[in-house]
Amino acid sequence: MYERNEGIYSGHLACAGCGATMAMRFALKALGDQTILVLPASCWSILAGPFPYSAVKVPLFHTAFETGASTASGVKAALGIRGDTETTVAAWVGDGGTFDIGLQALSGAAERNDDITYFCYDNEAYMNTGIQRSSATPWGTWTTTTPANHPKRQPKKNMVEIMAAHRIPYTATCSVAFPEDMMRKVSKAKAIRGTKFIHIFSPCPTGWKAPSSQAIRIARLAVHTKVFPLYEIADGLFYNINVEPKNVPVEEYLRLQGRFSHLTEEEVQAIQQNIDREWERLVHKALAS
Ligand SMILES: Cc1ncc(C[n+]2csc(CCOP(=O)(O)OP(=O)(O)O)c2C)c(N)n1
Ligand code: SF4
Ligand SMILES: [Mg+2]
Repeated sequence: MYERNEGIYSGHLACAGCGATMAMRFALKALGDQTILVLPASCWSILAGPFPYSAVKVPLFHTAFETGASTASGVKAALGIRGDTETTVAAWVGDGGTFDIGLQALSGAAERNDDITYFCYDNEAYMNTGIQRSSATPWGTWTTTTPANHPKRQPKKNMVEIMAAHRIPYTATCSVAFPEDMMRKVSKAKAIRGTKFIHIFSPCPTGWKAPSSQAIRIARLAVHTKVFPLYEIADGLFYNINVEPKNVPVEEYLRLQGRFSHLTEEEVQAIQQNIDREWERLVHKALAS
């Protein structure tokens, strides 16, 4: 059903193997042409191309870093004044723009339950400005601001739980390694009124010090190691796990990426224990739903 619907052209400016470009392709296949995208500062501000060129078929609204959600709310309201209640307004924001600097705007839109679809493509750092750590960067990771002799010592913020706590109608995690699952979730979000939050695992070969050819393998392993489980939450309360992980040891995921190459065996074990604990908590919520 999605095969023929392409919303992104060849000739974009991303690095080879960039997950953020694949994520956009899958999202636009499901959203269709009657969509307006709001892009705050991020890699996507660049890789869409300079005006008057665009790698994307639908209209783009470039906006300030912290204003992804509030700009999307404004565009939706303006369309409503013109009598257009059907166009999908989607904020397309990085993890820095979501977990950190745009969190207040996002929380405001979610609390009002504004009718927007908010995508966070998560590459786990501020990539566009040179791989600085964000609150989406996992514990133990190398970035340029958390060097190998002083890696990140805080855990990744649980953004999905923060959004679920707003009791918005739909929250989901997606991965570029599972396109059918992703497009089904985006189609579902499109049909729901109110605030929808889609969290996309988006490999960045450049910032993760990994070969471009391994991007999808890494994303698949993130799901099968339970680093990034695929699940959805209705009304902030009802959890549904969509892909059963194959219980691959996290070490297999970590060793493909130079950003983790400094980790000791004990640190890898600590990461494994944390993943197992978080997975138990998720399963518990899904069983209780
Ligand atoms: C208020 C403000 N602070 C800082 C910047 C510089 N800046 C532009 S893009 C960016 C990184 C964005 O990171 P993220 O949201 O994770 O997207 P990514 O680049 O990883 O795709 C930063 C820090 C800015 N444009 N505006
Ligand atoms: S730095 Fe990373 S997220 Fe940015 S365009 Fe390159 S691969 Fe994509
Ligand atoms: Mg980022």
